[in-house]
Amino acid sequence: MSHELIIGCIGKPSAGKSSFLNAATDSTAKVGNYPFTTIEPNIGVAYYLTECPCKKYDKSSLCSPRYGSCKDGNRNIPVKMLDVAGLVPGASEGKGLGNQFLDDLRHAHVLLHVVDVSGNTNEKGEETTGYDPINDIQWLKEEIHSWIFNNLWKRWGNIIRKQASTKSPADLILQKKLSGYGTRISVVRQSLENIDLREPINLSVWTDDDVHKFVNSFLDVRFPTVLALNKVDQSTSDLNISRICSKYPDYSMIPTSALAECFLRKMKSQGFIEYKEGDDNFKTYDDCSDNEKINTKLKQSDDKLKGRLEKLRDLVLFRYGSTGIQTAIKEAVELKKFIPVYPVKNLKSLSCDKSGGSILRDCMLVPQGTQVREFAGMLHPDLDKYYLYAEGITGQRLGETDEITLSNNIIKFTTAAIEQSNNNNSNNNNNNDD
Ligand SMILES: Nc1nc2c(ncn2[C@@H]2O[C@H](COP(=O)(O)OP(=O)(O)OP(=O)(O)O)[C@@H](O)[C@H]2O)c(=O)[nH]1
Ligand SMILES: [Mg+2]
Repeated sequence: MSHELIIGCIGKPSAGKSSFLNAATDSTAKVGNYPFTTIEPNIGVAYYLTECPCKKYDKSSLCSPRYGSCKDGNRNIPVKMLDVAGLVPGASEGKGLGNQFLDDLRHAHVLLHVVDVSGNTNEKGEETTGYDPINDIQWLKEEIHSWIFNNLWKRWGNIIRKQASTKSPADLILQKKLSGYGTRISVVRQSLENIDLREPINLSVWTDDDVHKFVNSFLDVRFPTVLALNKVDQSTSDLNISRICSKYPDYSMIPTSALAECFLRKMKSQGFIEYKEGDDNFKTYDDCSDNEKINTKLKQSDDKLKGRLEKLRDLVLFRYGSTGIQTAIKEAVELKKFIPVYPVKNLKSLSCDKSGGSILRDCMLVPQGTQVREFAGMLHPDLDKYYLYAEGITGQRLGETDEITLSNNIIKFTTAAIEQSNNNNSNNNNNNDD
């Protein structure tokens, strides 16, 4: 499985998945008000905004990310985003475009279900009025469930025989069968634990009900899902959002308007507004003071554009605090509990190269539970091969099996090769001293 975090956008046709991708990334995926505009998956790079340690260690002016950006300690860490074809009820059995594209999601770490909460499209993505988006939340979950359940159930006989002949623990057997979804053993163990199952587990006595229970639990652990309640710019959305919130108080959900974000980005690039992604407002020429107007590069908008911008400000930004796109990405990364880790070569300067430059250049998002040595291997196979020890920010040694947390996420590795070259240098220096 790839080490970069992948967010998979799912939802019915015309919910706004491709618009969301375009709003969150620099991608220009095709958008259309007809179902199945997207057939092949689109990929883009979105950014997870978090506080960079450069702020705490007073290095903001020197911070130089290799990927993404950092401004005044606000770091944008790249995450991959995948937009697939729309799902319709029955997709796991081949309806709509079938379940081929469900397979595109196998490597996603977290799912973003884009829900059209305006009620203006039915379950197939066709125009209508008064449709209840709660339906979509329910059937889509069931489709993803069926996709995994069917894959497991059709091989259940085989699974039982395997356990009987190898006497392997159930978690190992299940992990192998679910490995196509990039499943680690810890995920299977967690899924079993969450439904109070502990080894030894005899899979031969499981009924289809037991397998359903396990799949439910597995889905929660393997594919945590954020709901992007999209199209909040529509007047019919408000009421539906309240209903969804009261029906699913424990779900993770963010109101969004992909259309508004795309529009604001476009207006910004055309010079009509000043706007920063995630902000709760923008500035037009008319918002400038008389003094600012003399120097501003902002273009003046005509009445039609003024009206559109005002409406968007009222319906989306003032009401919801932002277009929700950046918040939804942040929510997705944090729901999956990924942790940013900064490998450095020098713990004082936080430099990432031998010359003392490239301050906090590298950053990687790793899953919760990642251990120190395991992280070394993710960075480079040689780091693992020649591994000697690792140190945290205060120079304290970190154990190989210590889990990386937000308080030990700046790490320096020393390998046999580095130790050797340090020794050579100090020998040379000693010789010179003689
Ligand atoms: N009002 C409003 N319309 C939106 C929003 N997001 C997307 N749309 C519109 O919804 C329609 C479908 O958008 P797409 O992004 O193509 O939807 P999709 O989910 O990718 O659809 P498929 O590729 O067919 O599965 C387009 O007309 C978009 O302009 C939004 O936030 N508000
Ligand atoms: Mg699309």
